Amino acid sequence: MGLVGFDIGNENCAIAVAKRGGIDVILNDESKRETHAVVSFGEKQRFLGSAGAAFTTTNPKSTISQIKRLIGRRYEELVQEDLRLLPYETSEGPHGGILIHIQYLKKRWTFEPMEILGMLFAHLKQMTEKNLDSRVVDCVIGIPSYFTDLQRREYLNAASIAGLTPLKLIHDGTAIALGYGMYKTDFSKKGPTNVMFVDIGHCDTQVTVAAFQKGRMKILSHSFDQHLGGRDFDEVLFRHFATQFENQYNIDVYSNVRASVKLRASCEKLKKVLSVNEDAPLSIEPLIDDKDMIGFITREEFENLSKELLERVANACLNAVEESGLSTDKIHTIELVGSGSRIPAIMRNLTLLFDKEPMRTLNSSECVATGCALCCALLSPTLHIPNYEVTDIFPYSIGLKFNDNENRIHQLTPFPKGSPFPSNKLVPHQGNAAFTCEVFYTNNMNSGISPTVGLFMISPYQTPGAEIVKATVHMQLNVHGIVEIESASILEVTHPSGDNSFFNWRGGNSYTKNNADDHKLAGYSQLHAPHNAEARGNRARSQKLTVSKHYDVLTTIDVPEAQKRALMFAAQDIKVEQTKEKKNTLESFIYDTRSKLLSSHRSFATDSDVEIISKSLQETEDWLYGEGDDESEQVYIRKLEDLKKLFDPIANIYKEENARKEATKALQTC
Ligand code: ATP
Ligand code: K
Ligand code: MG
Repeated sequence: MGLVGFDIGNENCAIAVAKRGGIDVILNDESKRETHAVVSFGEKQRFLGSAGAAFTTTNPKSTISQIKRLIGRRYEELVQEDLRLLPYETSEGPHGGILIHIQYLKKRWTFEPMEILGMLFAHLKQMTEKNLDSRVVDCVIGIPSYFTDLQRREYLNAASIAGLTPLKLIHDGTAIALGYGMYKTDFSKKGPTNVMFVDIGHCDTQVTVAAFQKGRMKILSHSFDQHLGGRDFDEVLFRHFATQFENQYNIDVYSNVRASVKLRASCEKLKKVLSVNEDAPLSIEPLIDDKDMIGFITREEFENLSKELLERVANACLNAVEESGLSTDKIHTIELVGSGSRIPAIMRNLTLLFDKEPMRTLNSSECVATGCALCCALLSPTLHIPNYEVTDIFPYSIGLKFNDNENRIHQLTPFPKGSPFPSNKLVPHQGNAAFTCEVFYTNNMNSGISPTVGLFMISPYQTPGAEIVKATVHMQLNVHGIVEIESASILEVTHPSGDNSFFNWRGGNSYTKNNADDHKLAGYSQLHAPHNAEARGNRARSQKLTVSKHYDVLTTIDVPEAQKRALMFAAQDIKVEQTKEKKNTLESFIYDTRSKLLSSHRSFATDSDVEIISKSLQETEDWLYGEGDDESEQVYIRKLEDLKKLFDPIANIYKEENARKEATKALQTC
């Protein structure tokens, strides 16, 4: 059974599998270790992964890339920065989410990012299952540490559209660190070894500082720049050449989708060339109409244009060190990963800044997937591997607000920034009426991302005589980094006399109404019945309160509906593939038969046979390239049968004759 780790990138996806002997990376249909994160919609079918990437420039408006970027994001937040860079059409959904409009099956369709991510997941899952020849049951999926509750929930939904139930969503940086720590055995015995991992991808930069000791690791900080990745360096080149083109021809490249896509793709290639060469030419003939784009740039010029971006890489690293609580000299090693970090200036700048050269001991494009697979192996009982202790932390501060009985607002921070998770908190509440817990991030969220996590309505209080009772809210930051309030309870006391009333807490956790900060938060282990005299002789049992959840939801499609659609789309793809196969079979039969009639089978056919069959072959071939180009599977099957009927008698005589010859030969040799 496969224990699988998925790294879904904005550009590239990698899949790793933990096995008894170690970790394998799954190869895609093109025998590549990375698969493009693309879903392309065609006239008759979808093209997923690397097959889809082939349509980036020829069908840009219905070829979806960078889908991870759009998950759980508001249209409003992204319209300025991201959506305008994408060639496909988007608009605002009824709940403020993003709608993607494409052309598919000769119709206009609207999808939400979650559903498209689901298609990508399904493709990766299918690829893995084909490779392993078994079903994917357990998996772990990497996510950016900056993902909000909403983004994490949408990720899980997308996975479940594809039939995946991840054991965990793990922060990319934690997965990388896990892979590093589990394979390295020579950590110093004197104290922890502190490593900074810098992952520069296509759309973002994530920096993680981790402390390693034998058999365990602890994350000290996660820092990030959500708007700094390889594509921003492409954009620098894009703007440079677009301006040059405009000066030359007075034509705006930005307003031409196809030209923009072409130039962007060429700039990405150019950037990669500049990682190895001191200068590079650009040539797109033509870019628009008959106008060519011919250019040239040196690495130095490129670095000058990218100054601000390079500074931001440095800032993200400095930030991570600061938040780790370590001084720079306590960072023993810097590891660079993510393909976006291949720009030489990044390595050079970090060397200057930290006075040590970053290492590249990890596999840049596979380490997230590998770490995810290892995490999966640690979590799943099906494979026995040495235990390894991982402590991850949450990069945002999570606050809680609720009203008490007198409508006073209490605000506290059950999970301050940097809290280890998964973890549980018990929050005391005092009252006698239903109340609402509002959960939110207290940080200044980046770029207008909503700080809301969710609302949890707690009800009902059935206290006789509207007695004030103490309740406990069970709050959890779960294994995925998602906030859950699964339950709340009050203590019910059964008096020996049979007079049932609710127990009124006196001892235990003190609760000062006037000062929210005095609320005591306790771990589950500290939960115990109050040691109150009145309680003696009474049987106390906890009464559950109902929790109803109201999350911020941006999507309109629900998982079962998306699953149903996914089956339909997959069936359509299969149908098209089968039709293509039948068409190919018919085509090969024509060529094959024609050649047989001229050679091996010629002596078994009369001249008139040859004439009749050749005519039919020609007619079918003409039809195939004409009106029969786009027919149903059945039609191709029938055409093949018709031709076979004509040719079979000759093929049979040939076969019999051959068998006779073989038999004679066999007799002669014995
Ligand atoms: P993200 O982590 O943002 O979700 P991702 O994981 O798909 O994205 P990677 O595959 O790590 O991203 O990196 C892709 C980026 O690396 C692209 O912008 C690509 O142009 C860039 N890149 C790849 N090779 C090179 C190179 N040789 N020099 C410079 N940049 C490169
Ligand atoms: K990747
Ligand atoms: Mg990545």
